[in-house]
Amino acid sequence: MSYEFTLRISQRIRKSPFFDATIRWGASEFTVYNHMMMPFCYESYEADYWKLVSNVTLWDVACERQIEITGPDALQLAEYMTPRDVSKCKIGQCQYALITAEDGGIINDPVLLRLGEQHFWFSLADSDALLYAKGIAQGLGLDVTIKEPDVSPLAIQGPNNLPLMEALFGDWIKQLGFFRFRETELDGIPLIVARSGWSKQGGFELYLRDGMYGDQLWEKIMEVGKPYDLAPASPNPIERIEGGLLSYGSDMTIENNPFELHLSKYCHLDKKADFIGREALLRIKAEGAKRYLVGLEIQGEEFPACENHWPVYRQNLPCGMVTSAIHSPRLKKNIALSVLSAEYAFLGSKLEVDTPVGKMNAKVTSIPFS
Ligand code: THG
Repeated sequence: MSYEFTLRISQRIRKSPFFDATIRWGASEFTVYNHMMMPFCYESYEADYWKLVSNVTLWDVACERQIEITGPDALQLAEYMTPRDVSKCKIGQCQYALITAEDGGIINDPVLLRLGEQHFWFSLADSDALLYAKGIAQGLGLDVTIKEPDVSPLAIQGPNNLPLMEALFGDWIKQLGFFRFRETELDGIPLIVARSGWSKQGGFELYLRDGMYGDQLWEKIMEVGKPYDLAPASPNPIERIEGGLLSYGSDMTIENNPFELHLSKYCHLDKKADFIGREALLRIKAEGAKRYLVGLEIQGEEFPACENHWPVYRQNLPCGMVTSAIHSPRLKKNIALSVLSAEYAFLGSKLEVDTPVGKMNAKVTSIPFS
């Protein structure tokens, strides 16, 4: 749907340090994420998609806000917040580290960066996990400092990311492994560069460490990117649904546990350190999840992007919901992510989906979509 209205920006809905640049470069649609504006479209979802999957794109993802934890008990707190084994995370390494509640529900699904023995950033998805971290630290009486640093990530994503990254940073960039990072600078602008990003196309994230340089950094990258046809874009709903990347708030909420979403490979329930949710997760593992995330192919005409969860039926009996859906121009079909009762969450399972353009037949397929 498209509407005509004004969204009033204030201190509560924060602009990113790249905001002016993204407007100059044609951002046409924004979403609100972590109480910040995030560009979500430039030309169209489809045009932006082709730029991302066929070349290389620059994204303002400053709304991936950081929680910085430092102090003698920083490791203990990081461990306590996630079932991921943080003791295995080396300095200069990232981990996809779910934050779980006492009942196993997912509070956030951040990327964790280890900057020092007792120095961590949780690079957040869309929920107020800084408050949660502060509450835990107070409750346990931990000796830590928890704050939001002046850090704003950009992402460079797309199959042709490397030549551009080499032009920006030099030869060493090729050696940087997946989910590894390095502290560096560009024209004196302080950065952390990580090989990571919210697409399956490959690429890097540049964490700007001083918001003053937002405009200068964006323009520098676009200028160096000119010969490589670098295009401004954003996290793309078509690409990420095709690839099965889950979006917190849509496909994943505090109501979901990691087993339902096939994320248990990121949970080390037998890790040494204490963490919130261990007992619940062990119980869910033993009992099996009651529902599972699946991919759906939905027959029929192209439908509008999914704004709300759509009910799913099996022979008129409710059995789950579509959490994200979109038309894939590459696969030429409607694809969706859906959470279904375990008994119907098998490959080939036939269902009906209540979409805004009517009831449509669907069947369960594997993720990533192909
Ligand atoms: N980058 C940064 N912060 C973020 C995101 C990001 N915060 C919010 C959101 N994205 C967190 N969600 C994810 C989900 C998946 C991945 C990264 C962030 C991801 N997963 C790898 C994959 O699916 O191939 C595997 C990760 C692993 O092996 O540990 O990259 O994008 N800064």
